[in-house]
Amino acid sequence: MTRLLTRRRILIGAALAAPPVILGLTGQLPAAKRGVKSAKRAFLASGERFSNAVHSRIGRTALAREFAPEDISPHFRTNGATEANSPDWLLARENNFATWSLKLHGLFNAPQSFPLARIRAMPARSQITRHDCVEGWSAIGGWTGVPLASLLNAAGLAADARYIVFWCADVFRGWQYYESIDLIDAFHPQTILAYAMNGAPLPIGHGAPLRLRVERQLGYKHAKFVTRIQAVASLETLGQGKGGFWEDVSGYEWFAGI
Ligand SMILES: Nc1nc2c(c(=O)[nH]1)N[C@H]1C(S)=C(S)[C@@H](COP(=O)(O)O)O[C@H]1N2
Ligand SMILES: [Mo]
Repeated sequence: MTRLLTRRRILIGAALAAPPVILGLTGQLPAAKRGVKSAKRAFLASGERFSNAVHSRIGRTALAREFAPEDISPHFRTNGATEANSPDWLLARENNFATWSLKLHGLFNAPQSFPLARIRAMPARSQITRHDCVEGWSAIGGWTGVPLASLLNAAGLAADARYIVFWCADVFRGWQYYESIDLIDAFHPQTILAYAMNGAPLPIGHGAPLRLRVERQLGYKHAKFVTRIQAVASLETLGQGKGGFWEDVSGYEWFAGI
């Protein structure tokens, strides 16, 4: 194993040191380089295979495990804020969120608001997944919602956007709840804004009318009561600068990958 790792380290070092023009995102050698000796070509190819292997080891894009309907927990507890308290949210709740809309702002080419009805009419994804809270409990639930990628694409994410921030309608323990993720999680196929849980409209306690499901991350990243989504280049100027409520208040890790 040590030998293998060492060889891999050497390869990764060589791959990182190679000029980007050779490694190119498409894996295509530029015309001027096509004449390189076959040995060099073989070396580059092995580097590419290796870097793919690294990616699948890191596995950021791999799917979280999905479960069968019979696995759904009979009781999925609520945690943190079990209702929101912003004036807009309180008002919208009175008419069952019929007037609710989700605002996309910040680094988008076409910032816009998405009425809930429009979100519900977009192609949906359903998934049965396990939620893991750092406080030491887990539960399996079924979620239906719009892939976050669909919303980001509809509003045209600007080239300099690096993080997606979710602003929530609850002030919890005196602080505005918010969370943020990077673009790998944002475009992950299981990252959805859910409006239904276990086949019924999303209950208030679980974040109605819209909550994030970001299945490769721990529970606190799954922002409930999402009211606006901001695309940013940096997290430093938001909240206390750590990218999320628990990160700011309790020093939780910003990257809570599972
Ligand atoms: N807006 C908001 N989102 C939140 C929280 C919160 O307090 N407010 N708590 C987080 C935590 S710690 C967990 S474990 C999950 C709980 O989701 P649930 O209430 O659906 O179980 O929501 C997360 N998202
Ligand atoms: Mo949690």
